Amino acid sequence: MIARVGSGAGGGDRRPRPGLRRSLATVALVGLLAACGHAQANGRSHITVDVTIHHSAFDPGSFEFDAGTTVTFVIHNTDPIAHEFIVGGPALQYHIEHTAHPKHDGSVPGQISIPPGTTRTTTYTFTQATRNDGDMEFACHIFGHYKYGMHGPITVTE
Ligand SMILES: [Cu+2]
Repeated sequence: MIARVGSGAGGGDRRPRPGLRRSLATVALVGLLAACGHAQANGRSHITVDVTIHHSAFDPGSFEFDAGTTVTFVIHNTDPIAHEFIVGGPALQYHIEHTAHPKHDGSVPGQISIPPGTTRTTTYTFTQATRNDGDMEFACHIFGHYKYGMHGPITVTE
């Protein structure tokens, strides 16, 4: 688009042309906006969100992300007991809830143990495959915590 405007300007004529200059600026601005829109349409972004655990409850209690978004969760555990933050679909949540599992050391994306009074981070990319994995949740599976209500939905949109 910029090339087409340039070729129509008449080659060697270097005199200032206010009108042309304005139109080039407009083209550049439109191009910039289009680039931003394109990036958003692809959902390729990396965002950071804060999660607070207080009295064995997550705040916020639910999330919604575009497919393709990488999210770094910064989880603040204000309680005097340990908690977990586990991101995944029904199969993963069921597995962790119903098996004895070790502390989550952060080596698996979206799975982290948070000792009392500490802050831990974990990063997870929500993809189209994630979307197809069933109802996504974030949850704590320390014994009794899930039943107590330590879980919330994650909606992954296209
Ligand atoms: Cu917990």
